[in-house]
Amino acid sequence: MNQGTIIRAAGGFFTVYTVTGESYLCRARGNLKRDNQSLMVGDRVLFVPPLKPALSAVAEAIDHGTIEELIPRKNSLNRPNVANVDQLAVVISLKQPSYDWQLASRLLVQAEKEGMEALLCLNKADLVEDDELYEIEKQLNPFPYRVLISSAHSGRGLDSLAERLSGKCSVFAGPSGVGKSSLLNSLQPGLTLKTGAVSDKIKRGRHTTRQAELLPLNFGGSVVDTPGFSRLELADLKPENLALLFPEFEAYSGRCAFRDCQHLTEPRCAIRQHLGDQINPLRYGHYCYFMDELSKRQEVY
Ligand SMILES: Nc1nc2c(ncn2[C@@H]2O[C@H](COP(=O)(O)OP(=O)(O)OP(=O)(O)O)[C@@H](O)[C@H]2O)c(=O)[nH]1
Ligand SMILES: [Mg+2]
Ligand SMILES: [Zn+2]
Repeated sequence: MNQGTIIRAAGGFFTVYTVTGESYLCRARGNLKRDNQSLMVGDRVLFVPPLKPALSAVAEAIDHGTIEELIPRKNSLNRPNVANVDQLAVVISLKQPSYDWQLASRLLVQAEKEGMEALLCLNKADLVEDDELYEIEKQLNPFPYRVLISSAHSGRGLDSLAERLSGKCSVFAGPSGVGKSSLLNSLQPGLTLKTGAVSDKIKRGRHTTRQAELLPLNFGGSVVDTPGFSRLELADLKPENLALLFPEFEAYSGRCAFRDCQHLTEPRCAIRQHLGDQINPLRYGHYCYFMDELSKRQEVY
C-alpha cells in the first residue's frame, strides 16, 4: 500500500498526494465511513492507487484508488476542518470586513487546545491610515501571539508571513472576504486561487473558497486555504480548563488568593490585578465571555 496526504476532499472523492509528488483520486473504503471517521484535508492515509494512471478527470473518477486506512492524527480542527497542522494563521482584515477580535480568540483557543502554534495576521493594511492602524495596534498590546500586519495588494508584510510559514504545515482561517486566498496568491507566484469581491452593501465576503485545499509552498512547507466563516462554537471544554488555553495567564498560575480561582469575581485575583498591563483587557473580556458560554452549556447537559 502507498502512503499519502489528503489535499482535497469533495463529493466523496479525496485527492491523495504522495511524497514523490504524484496525486491520486481516491474513495474511502466502506469501513472507514462506518467507523464515522470522516476523512479530512491533512489526513495521512494508506491507499491502493488506481491500476492505471488516469489521463483525465472523468477517467480518474471511474478508475479511482481506495483509501484503506487512516494514520492516527496528531491534531485536528472542526472548523476549519483540517488535520495534522503545525500552525494556525488567523487572518482578519482591518477593514471590509471589519475585524472581529472575539472570533480570533475563539480560533486561538482551539489552536492552543490542539497544541498548534498560532499567529494573527491583520490584512488589508492598505485600506487604513497610519494613525488608525496605530490605534488598532494599541488595542492589541500586549497580545500573546505574534501579530503580523499585511496587505495582499501592496505586498506589505508578505516577507515576514512567508518566513513564519516556511517549513511548517499551516492553516489559514478567518471570516470570508478577509483575503486568505489573495494572500496565498501574492505569496506564491503561479497560484491562481479564486478570490471574490466583498459585497458593497454589507461589506461581507461572498464565501468564494468552497473547500479546504492543502497547497505545497515552493519556499518549503504547506498551507491549507479554507472557506471563511463568522461563527464558531468553542470545542467541548470544561470551564475550569479554559484558563489553560490563555497562554498569557500562565505567568500568574498559582498566584491568585484562591487556589481554584476562576479569575472572574474572586478577590485578590492575580490575573485581574494585571489587567491593562500584562493582561490585555480585550483578551480578558473574551475569557469571561467564553467562561459564561461554557458554563451555560454545562447547565444544559
Ligand atoms: N484592499 C485590499 N483588498 C484585499 C486584500 N486582500 C484581499 N483583498 C480583496 O478582498 C476580497 C476577498 O479576498 P479573498 O482572498 O477572496 O478572501 P478570502 O478570505 O479568501 O474569502 P473566502 O474564500 O470567502 O473565505 C477580494 O476582492 C480581494 O481582492 C488586501 O490586502 N487589500
Ligand atoms: Mg478564499
Ligand atoms: Zn484569579
